[in-house]
Amino acid sequence: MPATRERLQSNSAKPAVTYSAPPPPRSPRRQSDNSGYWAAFSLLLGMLVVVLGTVAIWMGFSAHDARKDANKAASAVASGNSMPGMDMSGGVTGDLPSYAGQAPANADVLAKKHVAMNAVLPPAPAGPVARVHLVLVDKTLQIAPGVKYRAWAFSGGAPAPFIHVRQGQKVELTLTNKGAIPHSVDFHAARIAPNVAFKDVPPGGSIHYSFVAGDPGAFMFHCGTKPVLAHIANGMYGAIIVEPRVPLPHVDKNYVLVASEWYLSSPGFPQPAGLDMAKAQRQEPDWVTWNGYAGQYVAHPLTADPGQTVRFWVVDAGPSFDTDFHIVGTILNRAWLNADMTQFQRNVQTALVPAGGGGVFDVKIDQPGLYPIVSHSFASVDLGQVGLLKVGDVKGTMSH
Ligand SMILES: [Cu+2]
Repeated sequence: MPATRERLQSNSAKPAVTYSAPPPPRSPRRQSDNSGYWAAFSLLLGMLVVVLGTVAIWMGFSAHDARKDANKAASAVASGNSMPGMDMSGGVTGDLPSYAGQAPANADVLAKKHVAMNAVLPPAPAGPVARVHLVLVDKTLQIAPGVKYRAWAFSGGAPAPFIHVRQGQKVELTLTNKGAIPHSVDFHAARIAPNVAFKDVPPGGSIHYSFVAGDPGAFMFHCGTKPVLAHIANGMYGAIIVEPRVPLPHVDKNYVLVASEWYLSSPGFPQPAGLDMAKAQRQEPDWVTWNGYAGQYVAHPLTADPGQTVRFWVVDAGPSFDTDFHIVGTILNRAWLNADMTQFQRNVQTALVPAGGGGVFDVKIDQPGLYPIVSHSFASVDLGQVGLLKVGDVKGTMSH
């Protein structure tokens, strides 16, 4: 520092400036020997360029390796399994074609004509036993206005018709496979050895197992046959609602919403689309839906009267996206996060429902209006995961 001090002292003509705004600590050498400073600076700059260059090259190779790994996995899936009706186009590099938002010219008319899936929670059976018979089929579904998809689904569609049981009931489950390849069913509400209960059922075969629905909540069930990504993406999922033994606070309406994504091998019109496995692996869906059909509750809103409390039982079937559950224009009065029915949070703006998980949400809306039900991860809204709760006798519609 002696050189600096000397300089400051010698610069006595402007002491006020010198002392009122002291410079940051500097090396004496910088002050006394500018050429040395520039040499050091140049050296450092040179080193930085070399380091950044190395990192850039390494990142390039890493990205390349990651792509190669993903493509290898896709190829392995494609070669190891026979998947009728699927585009198992693993190994595709570069951009994959997106059919997001593509629909026939008369999509608005078709959206109005579509019969929306009834989102009302069905009653639970009485007595100690709930008998459930699930049938698996290959069938073509509508997943957006005019957009057809060759699904593997539980009979009744994707999602499967909602199952509602009471905590403590014994679920006697029979699964019949009428599809072309092996399938199975994995109940998240069950505590059971999966290697026994969730095993593959060959075409034409059946399996029976039972479990006590001991844990209340909103649970997913799905086909668990490998590759599970393909079986869920193709439509093999549903929701089972297990009502708590201790009654929940009274509500006026109960709705069930299942979130899922669709990955299309073609636009889906005029010919139905199949699964694009590479898009599923990259999580690049063409459509994201509530109860299997894009925007169906925009054209056909769910309803409530002003002042009523509405309960949403929400399950996210994925296969890969989470849902950030949010109702525009209001706040969730009660939120049983992760469908942990032992406790709820109050006054939550947005609640996470993870892929493969559930949540239960109560909302009381006093003011008449149209309240969009969305995943606040808004890319999903753009792809169709939006519906409306129509409170009161309100005209018109809105998209959000
Ligand atoms: Cu399956």
